[in-house]
Amino acid sequence: MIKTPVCELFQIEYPIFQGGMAWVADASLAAAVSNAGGLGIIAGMNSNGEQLREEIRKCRERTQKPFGVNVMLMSPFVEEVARTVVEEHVPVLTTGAGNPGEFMPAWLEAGIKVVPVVASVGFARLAEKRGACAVVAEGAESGGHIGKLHTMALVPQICDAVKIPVLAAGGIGDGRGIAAALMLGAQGVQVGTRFLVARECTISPVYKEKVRKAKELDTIVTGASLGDAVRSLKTPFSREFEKKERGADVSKEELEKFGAGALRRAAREGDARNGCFLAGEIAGLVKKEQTAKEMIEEMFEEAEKRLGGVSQWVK
Ligand code: TUI
Repeated sequence: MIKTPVCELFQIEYPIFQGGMAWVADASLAAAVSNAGGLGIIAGMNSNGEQLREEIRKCRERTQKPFGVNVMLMSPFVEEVARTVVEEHVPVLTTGAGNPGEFMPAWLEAGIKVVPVVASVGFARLAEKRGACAVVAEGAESGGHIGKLHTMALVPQICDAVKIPVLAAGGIGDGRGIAAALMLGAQGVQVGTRFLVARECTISPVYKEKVRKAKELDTIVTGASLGDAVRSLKTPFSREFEKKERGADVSKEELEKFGAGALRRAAREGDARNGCFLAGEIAGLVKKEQTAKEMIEEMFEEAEKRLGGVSQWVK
């Protein structure tokens, strides 16, 4: 059994968070992960306050276990989302793509456990100072909005810089990844891409098939020139975005207009032509649809075996 202080902190059986993936992480997936003993997380990115309230209530109908909400700080609805999570007594929040500083006092006052997702040492330190109870150190192998450092270099540096527990994210999709994260000093992991193909994940079958068929070189990073690097699967949309981005005469506004709605088109409509299918580099390893419970049990069983196995090489 793999138990770390993170299990007690968040009242979970396995030290694993499910990434709060925009347009993907709804009540169905979050409840399934929480029921399986991890921490399921509802994406706050694609909802206004009332839509999120409905999703939180749906999740509560499906699980008695703790779950979280991800507050995407670039969301146009961030203010109302930040209020709704307090009104609905959500036990855990993760934040992404920015600095949650202005919201921290109200969340902490409400007794919410806040876990910022960070991509640098400086930001991890700041999060700890502002009252975060843990951080997710997210390397650039991840899908979606990414920072510059990769998991192998980022996680140990953040572990050295803060006293609060660190969960590693980015490039983790099986037991080997979990074992490696623990060796880097993390007390848990956050997994996104593998849960895209969970049976309880409600995204379009087109998206699931694209992930299952992806090979190791099938992701691409676009948007870096806008200061907003995003990793997704190579598709006609992402290649066109890349081409436009390279062109000197394209404005930031034009590119933003081109990208608007693409996440929804991928996840909800399965629009293979105009959708943006976010996925991490580990997609090449994700081959089978399973329930969230099967995934979690398989990953931790494998991590345990790996951790036991390497000790035979230590003399
Ligand atoms: O947030 C994510 N991943 C995401 S959000 C998203 S939705 C979206 N993304 C881009 C365009 C349109 C919609 C898809 N994927 N991950 C967490 C994360 N946060 N990764 C990196 C960061 C981060 C980056 C900079 C956190 C803080 C930060 O700087 C804070 C500051 O202000 O210094």
